[in-house]
Amino acid sequence: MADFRAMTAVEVIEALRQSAPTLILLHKRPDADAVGSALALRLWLEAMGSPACCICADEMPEHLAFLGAGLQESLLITAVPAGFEGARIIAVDTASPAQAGELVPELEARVSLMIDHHGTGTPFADHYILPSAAASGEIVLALIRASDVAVTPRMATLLYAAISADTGCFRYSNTTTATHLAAAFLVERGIDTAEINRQLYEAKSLSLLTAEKAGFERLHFYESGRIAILTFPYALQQQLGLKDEHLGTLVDVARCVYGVEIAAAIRETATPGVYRVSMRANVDFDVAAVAARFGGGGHTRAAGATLTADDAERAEAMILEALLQAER
Ligand SMILES: [Mn+2]
Repeated sequence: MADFRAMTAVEVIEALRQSAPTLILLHKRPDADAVGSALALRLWLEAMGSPACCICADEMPEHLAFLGAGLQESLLITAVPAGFEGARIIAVDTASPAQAGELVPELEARVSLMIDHHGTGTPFADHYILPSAAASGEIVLALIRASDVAVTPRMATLLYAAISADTGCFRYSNTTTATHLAAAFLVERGIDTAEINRQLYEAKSLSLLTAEKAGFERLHFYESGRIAILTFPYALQQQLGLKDEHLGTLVDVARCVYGVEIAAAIRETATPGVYRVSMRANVDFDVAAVAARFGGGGHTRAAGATLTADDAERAEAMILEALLQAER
């Protein structure tokens, strides 16, 4: 494996001050932290004289369209954008090449810098990774503040959304004093936090509610209700006309029930027999370690992996067994 270097904040800022066309890569199935951090990074680079464009293997999810409005409506890349042929590439919030997904192949190997807060990935470029940060947005904000570029209200909106999303609106255990101080700084930039949080947490499409209802009906409880798991077959997703982005909150359906300590949502992908699992812990339990057994990763209390199983029942049994083994 190539040797990649941990960079300091000063080195990252120095490198990004060198103006050059820049592609900012965010992980597939982008969340608000990825989108907010990447778009804020784009605005910062542009302020320092570099043309920049955010790219992703998936399109902007509809519930995050408000973040890109008037700035960059589309993230999906199918070809190298004009003017960015020899661009440097920075990955944000992306812990592994697998998370980058199916991009234009020649781009994947050309990432020269990773900015991330996932502690469990394998660095695939020189990197600036702070696992203590609640969100990549927290890291991008600190970098901008350490440069001589002012944080505009637009940047502040993007970064607040990023941090709010990855902390579940400042509720999860990854929320630190530094997180609140970062948020306070952003609020001082004059942003509409009520509207940002309404967009992130209250506004739900009918498709999302349909997915949650179907997920609820498939919820199974184990160990006297301490473990909740649901599986979502691809055939059901197709029957209900749901996109992948509508299934992103399924794990919360399992996690929110009284008494549940560990929750998992398993959904079959378009490839038959390949399942994507999201796990959450409401107690001190390392779901990232369980995800790692299936080649995945994440954080102690929020992690994901991909597994292969004959059917949905078998996939659920595999996850339950792995969780029970890890508890022993
Ligand atoms: Mn993140």
